[in-house]
Amino acid sequence: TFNGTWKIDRSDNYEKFMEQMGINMVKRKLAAHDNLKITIEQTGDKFHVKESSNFRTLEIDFTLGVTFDYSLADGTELSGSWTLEGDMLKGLFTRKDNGKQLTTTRAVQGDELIQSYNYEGVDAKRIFKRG
Ligand code: MYR
Repeated sequence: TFNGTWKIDRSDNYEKFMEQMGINMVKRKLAAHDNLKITIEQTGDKFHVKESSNFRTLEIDFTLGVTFDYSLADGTELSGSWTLEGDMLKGLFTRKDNGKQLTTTRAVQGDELIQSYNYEGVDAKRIFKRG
């Protein structure tokens, strides 16, 4: 189950990923230590996600398979949806500014939540622990 509060523990290649996303160096340095925390509440095919970081706090509601809008902390707007495949959440999002795709997954492995990201050939991971 995805339910619970997850605190960022470590990241893998996130700096390169952000660079590929076109985020400038100052923002990348800040984002590398964003203290991201997410709280996930799943009820059937509906999810309520609370996100908090050094940048902002926000709450997101989505339903599996239903397109919604989401803005990154730097203002980049995405539109897309999550689906569940087995025990893995798969997200397919499109940047509104350039039409390019960002894919992401979430999976619980042991006591960790692993979120992967891909944008234009660059992969990254962020790994969270229950907090
Ligand atoms: C959620 O389920 O938390 C809301 C929807 C998330 C959409 C995809 C998130 C991609 C975040 C990429 C971070 C990029 C920083 C350059």
